[in-house]
Amino acid sequence: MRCFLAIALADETRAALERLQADLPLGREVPAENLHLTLAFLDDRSVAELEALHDGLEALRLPAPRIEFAGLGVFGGKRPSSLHAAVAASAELRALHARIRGLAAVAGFALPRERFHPHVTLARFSGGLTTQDEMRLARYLGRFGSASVPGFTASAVTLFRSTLGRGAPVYDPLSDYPFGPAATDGA
Ligand code: 2AM
Repeated sequence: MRCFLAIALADETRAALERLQADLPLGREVPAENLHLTLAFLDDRSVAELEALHDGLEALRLPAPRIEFAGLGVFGGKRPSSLHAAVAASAELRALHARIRGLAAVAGFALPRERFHPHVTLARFSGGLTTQDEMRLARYLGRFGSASVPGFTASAVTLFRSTLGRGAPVYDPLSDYPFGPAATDGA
């Protein structure tokens, strides 16, 4: 099955991101219930592979990371393909990402090497943007690009199944892997 590991958002965070989506004058919004912070896209995996990964994730118990936001951004360079809320790539989050990659390798599937840019995708721009859309996007970013979004302390890593269909994908949480207590400041 097609799946990914992510951090579910706090309600207050989701509400703030929904407000930012409501002001966006272009693109295809990600439905509010689908907003999440991806840690690793696992692609199509067999039940045996997911069970092997499950064992590693159950033992994880890393300190709960703080999720802090760092403004809005666009992927795709000159051909913008999506708008996202950037998440600060803290040492804790990077360590978590690296640990998950390691667990996947132990479970028998190496994840592709790619830079980790933690983010929450807010909208997609399939089919490219017209010049007018580009101007709308620039105006939107000028106005909201530095908007503050409330951070939160993550409680768990969640394994989601992603089912593709005609509309937005359907994401079903399959299991939660709770973090341990949050790291104390200065620790
Ligand atoms: P995105 O939001 O930046 O597109 C489920 O599709 C999640 O996995 C999404 O958050 C998506 O990130 C992420 N993802 C990463 N690589 C992907 C890929 N090759 N195909 C689909 N989703 C991917």
